[in-house]
Amino acid sequence: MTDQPGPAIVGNPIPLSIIVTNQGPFEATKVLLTIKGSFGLQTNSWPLLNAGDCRYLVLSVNAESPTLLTNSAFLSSDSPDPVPEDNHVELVSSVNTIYGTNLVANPCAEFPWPVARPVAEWWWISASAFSPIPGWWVTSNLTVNSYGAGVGVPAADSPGPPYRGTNYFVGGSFLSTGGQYRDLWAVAAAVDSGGLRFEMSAYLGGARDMNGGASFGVEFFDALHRTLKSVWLGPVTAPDRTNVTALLLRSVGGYVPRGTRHLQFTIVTTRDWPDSSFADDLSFVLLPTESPTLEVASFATKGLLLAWPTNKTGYVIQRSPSLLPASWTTVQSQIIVVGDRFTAPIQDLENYGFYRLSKP
Ligand SMILES: [Ca+2]
Repeated sequence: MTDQPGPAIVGNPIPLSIIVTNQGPFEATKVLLTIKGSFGLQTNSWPLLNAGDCRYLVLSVNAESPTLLTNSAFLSSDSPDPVPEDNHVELVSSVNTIYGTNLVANPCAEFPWPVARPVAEWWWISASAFSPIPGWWVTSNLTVNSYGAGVGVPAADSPGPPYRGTNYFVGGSFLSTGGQYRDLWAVAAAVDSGGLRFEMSAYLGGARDMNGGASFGVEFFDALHRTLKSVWLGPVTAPDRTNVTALLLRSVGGYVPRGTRHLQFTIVTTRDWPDSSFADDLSFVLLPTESPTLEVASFATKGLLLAWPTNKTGYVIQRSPSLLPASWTTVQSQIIVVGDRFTAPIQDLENYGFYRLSKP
């Protein structure tokens, strides 16, 4: 057994994937796997593993704060074992804060590991671990391939990510997809304050003059799984690439809609036979912003009602008649707390202008 920890995110199920392989030369009978740690005590047994057999096991745990999770896994068998040293492994996983962390699992297509796909004998929760691409639910043959694997695919020195690793995502069918969910309940208050930003980016591309295109998107869902917003990068077309086999950087940022509780990341590739489209180096990062978003509504017949969250204190309202050039002056207005909002009615509009919050 060996330890290959991946990133884990606060408030999201953390799968612990364990592959048990009998590396021979003998069959192993009455194999017992014991795991101690953050999962409590778990035992699993198999009556017989022939030489070369492997079994795959996934446990799932949740952590509500950044921490280190430690688990010890022990293997034993009734059969003689010429190499007993690899029958014990310490599994240490770092659970990261949700802010500033790339929330896309396996974002660079660098897994699966260089092992044969394990036999799924049984599982508990995280069936996605049996995806051909760890971390992703896939449809229609989305898979990974290596840079420089042949004609019609990116070479090691094709335009693309500066730190590209070995693999990229590639679709095997006319339309292939990969998806992931993330849970944002751990930061619901920050989401609902309206001040949570996101930055997302991806390298997307295709082959030669073929029109297959890859896209990377995020959907923001509320607690009832209703879509609040969708943001997509790509596709990068053949003219975008000047008919060169390449992956080009695309990026966008914005605000997380209030009420968001779940995210879904999606890769979509299309294939223009015989070549396909490619994606690599996907990123989605949440960033809390210091500055509140100023909300504007109409008030009375020709007034404005400005509002911002009450957890953002110490701001004054400023106004400028123009942005080019800007000339900000502080507006003297009554500020009233309504619910969880500071509100300021602006009734005496001399003329239209721009408003902002500023901290003196
Ligand atoms: Ca890669």
